[in-house]
Amino acid sequence: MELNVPYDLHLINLGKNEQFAPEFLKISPNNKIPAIIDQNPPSEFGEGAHPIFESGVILQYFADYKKEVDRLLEVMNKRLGEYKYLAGDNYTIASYNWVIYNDKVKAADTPFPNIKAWLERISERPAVKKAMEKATFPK
Ligand SMILES: N[C@@H](CCC(=O)N[C@@H](CS)C(=O)NCC(=O)O)C(=O)O
Repeated sequence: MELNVPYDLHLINLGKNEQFAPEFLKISPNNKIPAIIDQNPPSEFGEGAHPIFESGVILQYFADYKKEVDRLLEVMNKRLGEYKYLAGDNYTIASYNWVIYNDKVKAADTPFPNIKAWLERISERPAVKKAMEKATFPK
């Protein structure tokens, strides 16, 4: 998907009336496709997975998601223009779990130069280099 979020695809065979299956009706009570389940929704939707049906609503949900991601990236980019790493000039766990995104973000034509420079800074660290040489990642 263009938003680069992971997803599983489940086909609903209308010819076999799978849209009326009780399990599917829990997701789409109107017995129509498309429908989605956000496994990790924003906290305003409460705990656990969040099902959404109606194509217009699904599209708006994704648009809101993209707006929020862009806003957060703006915040990160500004911060990383002021400091070398997320939590300041020292490398801390705040920056650790971004390592896995390095290649994707570096390869992308990101409009956030400070984020790109920060990821490059992280991947040049000897311990990160060593770990990345050993690692294999799913494509
Ligand atoms: N208003 C719905 C319409 C969706 C719709 O009509 N889906 C059809 C397939 S294109 C469907 O699931 N039909 C099954 C049924 O009505 O039993 C939307 O925009 O999501």
